[in-house]
Amino acid sequence: MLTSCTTETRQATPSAHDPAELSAGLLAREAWISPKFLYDALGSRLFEAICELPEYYPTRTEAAIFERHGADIARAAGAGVTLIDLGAGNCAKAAALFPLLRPRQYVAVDISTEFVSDALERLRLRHPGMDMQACGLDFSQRFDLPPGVRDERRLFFYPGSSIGNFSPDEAVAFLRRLRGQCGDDGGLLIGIDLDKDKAVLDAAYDDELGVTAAFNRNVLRHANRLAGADFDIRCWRHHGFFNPDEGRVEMHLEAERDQVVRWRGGAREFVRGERIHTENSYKYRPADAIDLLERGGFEAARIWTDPRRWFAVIHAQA
Ligand code: AVJ
Repeated sequence: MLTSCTTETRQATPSAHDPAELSAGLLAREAWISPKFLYDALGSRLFEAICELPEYYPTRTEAAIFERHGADIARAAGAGVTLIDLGAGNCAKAAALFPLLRPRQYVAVDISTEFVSDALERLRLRHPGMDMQACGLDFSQRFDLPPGVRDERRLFFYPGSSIGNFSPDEAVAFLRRLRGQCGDDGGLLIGIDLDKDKAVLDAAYDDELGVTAAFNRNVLRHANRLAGADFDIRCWRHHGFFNPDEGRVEMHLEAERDQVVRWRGGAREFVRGERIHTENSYKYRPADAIDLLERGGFEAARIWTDPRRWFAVIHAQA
């Protein structure tokens, strides 16, 4: 596994993405690309743009919950923790909690190594005294935190409902790995998107402006660069919709004509209308979210939500 951390002495590697995994998905009978490949440097920026869209409610709704209940949440989570931010991206969500949580140490983990390292460098300027480090790794796999990460009172911070990218069973396995890394004095502060009206979800994942479409199609640019593929991006169409039977939003890319795509490690024919599955985003009912955390080995202590009950922030103890 690729692990790289920004310290004074060690340089970050450009990416924690594995081209072999990309290749395997493209060769599967029903082609898929893991959503982690959405986050190259441009993809991370496009995701930031998604968060600004009127249709994309999760970021705003979660921020409003932290805004309204921040003091309460910080009291539950405790001050002086080792704050480990999973999928830190631009680090903005964690930084907003610094005044309340006053972490002893901040560790920003993201698969998009370059993006998170740049974000952390900027954050250092604003908090010169704080112990921080960036870490480029794929935490969806088994992972080891670098030796510099304190092991007392670890608080994993996993906002934005990224847990929705895992199937419920994968989510439980992932949570158990976190539980194993946080000791008995640790915890988890997590954002989970809740089940809601299909029309709201459809709009959130297929916005009017086409930013989500660009975000999804950008995965092919990333594949072209990472695996030397020759996807013609113009002939792939975005789909993003809620699948109520599966309780999840799905993103796909649909071939608009027959074509052969080649890359290092393989080639494949796609017929017109054939799709590549690029993301699932599971939505939970509050009770099921708590159940998930408990199956993952945590004790779900408290849940905060917004007046429309669209999103939940949960603090769980080890
Ligand atoms: C970052 C995984 C939480 O599922 O809502 C946004 C990614 N995909 N629009 C989500 C995403 C399409 C996002 N997560």
